[in-house]
Amino acid sequence: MKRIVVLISGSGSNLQAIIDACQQGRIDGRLAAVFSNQADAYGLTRAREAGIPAHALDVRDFADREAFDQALMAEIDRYAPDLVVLAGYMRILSPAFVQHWQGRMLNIHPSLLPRYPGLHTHRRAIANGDEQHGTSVHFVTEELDGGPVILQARVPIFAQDSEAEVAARVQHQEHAIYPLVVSWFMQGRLTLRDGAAWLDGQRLPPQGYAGE
Ligand code: NHR
Ligand code: GAR
Repeated sequence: MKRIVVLISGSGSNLQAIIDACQQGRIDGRLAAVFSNQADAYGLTRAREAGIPAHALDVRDFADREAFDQALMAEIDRYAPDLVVLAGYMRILSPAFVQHWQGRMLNIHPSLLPRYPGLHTHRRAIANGDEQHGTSVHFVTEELDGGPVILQARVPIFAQDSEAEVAARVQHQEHAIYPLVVSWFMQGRLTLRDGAAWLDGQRLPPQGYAGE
């Protein structure tokens, strides 16, 4: 069975969705390990409760970003994963790390990319008066949140919405689409080639925001 390693920084609700999908046979693969850059991330508890090895690396133990990423890369390599999944991982990854896993690393980003790369996406979408928002699963490349998009889910933003309400609506969609995309990868249906994402041998078109 193919192996998956998940990187988290926080609650790990997307990790939980992937754990559930593996247990229910919706993903043909096995979670080999979970890593966090935060020792108190609740996602580590979720992993341990599911019997998955769970590790935290503390950035303060390393001289710089490169040293941290080198150590993380070596730890992950011990599990020889077929796929690395970023699920709310909040640290930018150095070029060497990204190159090592190019074509074998996915991220879920809480916006309709290419809108709102980076942080505080819900707040920015509300502040701009957007009526549509959402989430994107993409291959990770060196360009932050700039790798080819595989699948997006759209949600409305209503007039009186708080940031928390929008975040909850987006996360509900994330828990549906992230396990689905991971299952495609496990089935060998999804590849990164010529700077694009391909599904079943077809190049996926660029996706994005569909206006107000
Ligand atoms: N690394 C690369 N090279 N490329 C991507 O596309 C990446 C990545 C690392 C993480 C997730 C991303 C997101 O979905 C991700 C994509 C963290 C930051 C950030 O600014 C930005 C984007 C993402 C994750 N992090 C700060 C940093 O200095 C720290 C912020 C904090 O700790 O709160 O690393 O949004
Ligand atoms: C998710 O909504 C994910 O899209 C976002 O953080 C949340 C993590 O939730 N990711 C980023 O903002 C990456 N910078 P979770 O820990 O409950 O899965």
